[in-house]
Amino acid sequence: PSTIYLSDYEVPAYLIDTTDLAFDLGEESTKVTSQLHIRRNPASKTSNAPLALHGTELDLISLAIDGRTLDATEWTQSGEQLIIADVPTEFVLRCETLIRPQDNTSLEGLYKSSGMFCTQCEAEGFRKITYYLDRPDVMSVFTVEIIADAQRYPVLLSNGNLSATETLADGRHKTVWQDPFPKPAYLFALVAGKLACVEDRFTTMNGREVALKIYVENKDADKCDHAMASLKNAMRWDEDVYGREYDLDIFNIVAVDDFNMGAMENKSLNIFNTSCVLAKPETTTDAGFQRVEGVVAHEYFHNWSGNRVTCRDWFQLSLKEGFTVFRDAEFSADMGSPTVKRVEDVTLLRTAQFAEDAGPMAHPIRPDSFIEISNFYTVTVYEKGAEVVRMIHTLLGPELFRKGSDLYFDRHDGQAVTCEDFVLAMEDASGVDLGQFRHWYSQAGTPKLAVSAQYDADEQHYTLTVKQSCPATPGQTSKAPFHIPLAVALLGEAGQLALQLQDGEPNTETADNTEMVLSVTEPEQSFTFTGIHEEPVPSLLRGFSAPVKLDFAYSREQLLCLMRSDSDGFCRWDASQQLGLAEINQALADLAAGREVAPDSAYLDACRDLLADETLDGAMVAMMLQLPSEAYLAEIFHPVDVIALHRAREALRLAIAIALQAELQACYERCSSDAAYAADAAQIAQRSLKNTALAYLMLVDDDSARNLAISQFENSENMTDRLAALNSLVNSAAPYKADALQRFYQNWQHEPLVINQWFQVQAMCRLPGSIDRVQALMAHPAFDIRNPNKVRALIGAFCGQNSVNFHREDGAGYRFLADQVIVLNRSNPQIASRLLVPLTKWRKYLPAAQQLMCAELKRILAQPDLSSDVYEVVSKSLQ
Ligand code: B3K
Ligand code: ZN
Repeated sequence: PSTIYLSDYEVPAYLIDTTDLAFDLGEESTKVTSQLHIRRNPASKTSNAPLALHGTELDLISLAIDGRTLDATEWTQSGEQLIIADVPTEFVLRCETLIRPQDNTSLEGLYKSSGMFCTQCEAEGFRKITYYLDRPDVMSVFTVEIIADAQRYPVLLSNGNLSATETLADGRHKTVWQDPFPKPAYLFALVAGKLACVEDRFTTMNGREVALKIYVENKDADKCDHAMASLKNAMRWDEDVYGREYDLDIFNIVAVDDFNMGAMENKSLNIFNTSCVLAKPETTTDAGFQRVEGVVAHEYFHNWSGNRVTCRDWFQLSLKEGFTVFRDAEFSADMGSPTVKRVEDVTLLRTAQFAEDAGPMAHPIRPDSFIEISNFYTVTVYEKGAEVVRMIHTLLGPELFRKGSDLYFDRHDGQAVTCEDFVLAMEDASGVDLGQFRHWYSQAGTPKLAVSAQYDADEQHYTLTVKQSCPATPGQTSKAPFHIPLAVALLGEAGQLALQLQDGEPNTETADNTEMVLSVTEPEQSFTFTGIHEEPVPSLLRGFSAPVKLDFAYSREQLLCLMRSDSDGFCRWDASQQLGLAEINQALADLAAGREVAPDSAYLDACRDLLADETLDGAMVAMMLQLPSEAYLAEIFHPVDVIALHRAREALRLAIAIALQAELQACYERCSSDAAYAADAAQIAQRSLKNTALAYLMLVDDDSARNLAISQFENSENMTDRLAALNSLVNSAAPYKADALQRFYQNWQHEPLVINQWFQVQAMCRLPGSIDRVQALMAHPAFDIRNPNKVRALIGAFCGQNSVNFHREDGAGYRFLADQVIVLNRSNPQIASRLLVPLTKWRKYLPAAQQLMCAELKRILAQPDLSSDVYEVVSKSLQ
């Protein structure tokens, strides 16, 4: 496999103005006929370039130029390319190919899922359908004719507007779709199947009537209300916040069972993993409801940030993904609890993304090179990319940011552009210099901010000294300093202090002048605040204003103060996490010395107060009561002793549960309610606090706790509570757990998404022996290794979220993962390479674990026929 470099980018030698496709969908094979109106690209420097089309795994039947069939001497095939040396400057190419969607297990290109035909073309799947210029800067107007059996496939869909339908002989029928907006091939979609349709309407800000349709299997038609409501909210929000209106008369969503990721933003025909569309209280958890809302909005927002303005090349992926994730995060914050959403996003960033940035696959949000682009749909490109857009928003402020996005959309509508074009539009519209800020696009690694403070009581000065550094990452040994927005406030006895920087402009950032965004640009820099009458507690990186690791030597008292009274929700929560970390360190020392684990009394008091305070947001309390996750600890400790950390954390959790048992019980009762289920912020908060209390109580594992869990399991009518109860039972010694698992399966075996949760609960069980259970479940009739959701629920959850069992000292977990990767490498390379990630982090762990993990990576690398996906990840992680 070869490496592709951003620096080698060249404009396409040919353009395709129109693309006419005809699909004849059959059970044995599918015939694809294309007619492409091609012309030389006037902007291309290379004259007389041959026409080189992409295509893989295609059976070529015929090729014709302007009606003349080519003979086999007129074209050659090399790798993924079909080369026609001699073509006119403008012509129509007609091409017939045969493909076999029913055998396509990679779920890329045209494939079958539960009897229906569907497509996934991003990034480079269209070349599995027909020969084409499969690159995002080739944009074309598509007309698509679909012919299929009318009984088996009554619904035939593609992008744009339906322009004709026809009943044909032999029980077949035909539809024709026309999409007026030029688009790259990656946004093409086709669906054919027997599907129910749930319909609604939306009137846009300019009075355009849009038909909204969600297509699902018949049995799922009762699970579409939440997705539909989310879609309408997203459409309105994009009008209100970004001034962006929908641009066609129809918007379709189709749900499919077998899908490599969450969903896909194909123009007017979004295709979704069922897990990101279907929701109802009996089958779906609160987290599931929120995911549906977020993903529906995300794909809808792509209509502007991705489709109307798309990427020039795949190195620019974060142009559409980072921006769209930022947009969907702001939307979800507006629909629910902003602080909770922020803490959830920061948690993902600080675990998965920081780990990626510190590992062998580290890359900037705009990578310089790749072997397989599918490997770069990463938390870095998506989530760190969104943080970079958020920092621009912070530096410009909401009004100038909106001016920038308006300019970006107006300037580049209908174009395929770069991250640089986005930054330039932001700069041009705002007048803010983002010169140094651009390093965020080109440099990988998580910057570290070491902050220290000095209070001068005589001068009434308070000085923050900030040092920034960034560790080396593969291919980047030294880094230029970043432009980092550092949001700060200073907490005094009676509240936040007014901020005035020495030699600075008067602070006008907040109405009461008590919060400020410092622009950190130097390797070392000091900021002196004047008129500070008391030594304050600094509240730093408020709202997590930059994706950095911040280090400040807080005392326990200062952290307790921040945890109790900071007005910034993120900082309050983060203080609780830093205190929790100190407790874990103490517990490690206690266990190592053979002492009993005893949490600090001030920490326990703070937790007790949290539990008793009914004025606080329950979801925040729940998050603050949770100790830093094992995934987060793995980012803090070097090396990571998984088992020691797990034991210390569990012992501490048990000690907390024992100390606070009465308060936890009271909190549990207070949060129990018989109100009808709603997926709103208030109820979600209440359930999350209640179930956090239950999880703690179940650590004590006495009869009273068991009875609570059993009764919650048996009596709750929503999946959030039922699953939380099941989860705490499965992790306890309660004899009832076998019954509970069996009953859960009996009741829900007809609901694949619920059975995925059942697999996941067992895969994540912390108790010894989980690996045997997981292996046994692989043979369960409900498990199917071809279905990515099942693979993620069982194998992915075990290897990625059950550290103590995955890192078993005999290496059985590593061996198991490698075995699965080797199998999946053949059927579905994208899923194989995703699954592999936990092994790539081998350098973090103790020497014995390192050796075992490395041996498994080498075993994978030695396999014949490694996909480019798996090859890239394995070879880079062994370098
Ligand atoms: N754009 C798609 C991701 C496609 C991934 C292809 N391997 C979903 C999204 O980000 O909206
Ligand atoms: Zn996206």
